Amino acid sequence: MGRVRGLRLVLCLLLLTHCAHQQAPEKKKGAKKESTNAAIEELKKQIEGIVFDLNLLKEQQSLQSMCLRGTKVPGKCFLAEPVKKTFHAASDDCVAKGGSLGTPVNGDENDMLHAYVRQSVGPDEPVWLGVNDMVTEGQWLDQSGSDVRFKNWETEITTQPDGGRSQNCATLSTTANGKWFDESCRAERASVCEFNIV
Ligand SMILES: [Ca+2]
Repeated sequence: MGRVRGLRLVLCLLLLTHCAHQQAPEKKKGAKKESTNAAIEELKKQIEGIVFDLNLLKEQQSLQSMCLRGTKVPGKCFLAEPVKKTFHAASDDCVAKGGSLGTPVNGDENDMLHAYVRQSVGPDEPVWLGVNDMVTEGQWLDQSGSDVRFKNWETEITTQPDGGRSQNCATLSTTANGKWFDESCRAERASVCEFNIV
């Protein structure tokens, strides 16, 4: 009996040491796994950073190509879209390109836009402006919903805007020297997108 007990004890001890030996490499493995995970996380972060920078560069590059294809004025670039579309379609397309419908904010910009449209779209093609009075008749807003401070309505020959509730979108006329006319937003016109640059 005594021998059997002794043997059992030895067996138990052997088992224990065996288990202890087994656990040691497990722990090491665990530590190794943790450091590998940390390295992977670090790499993931770095890749995310690189992707972010890459997208930023792509945006800058596409902005630059818009500016190269179009024309630069202080603070923004204009890029003409000669394909005629409704106001909403033209506006959506500008937004999809990262810009908005061209909206001159002073006489100089209006002159530059006028000259650019004549040369890139044609000498007698009107273009949509990012200006409308859809919400409240007579209250002309830009694409960000702010009141338009600079306006350039044609008032010498006609009395623009004269379309009332049936004409809620503004165009810049190339034949009338860059003066503005209100038109039905459903009319199809060429357009110009503008992109802000720093
Ligand atoms: Ca109107």
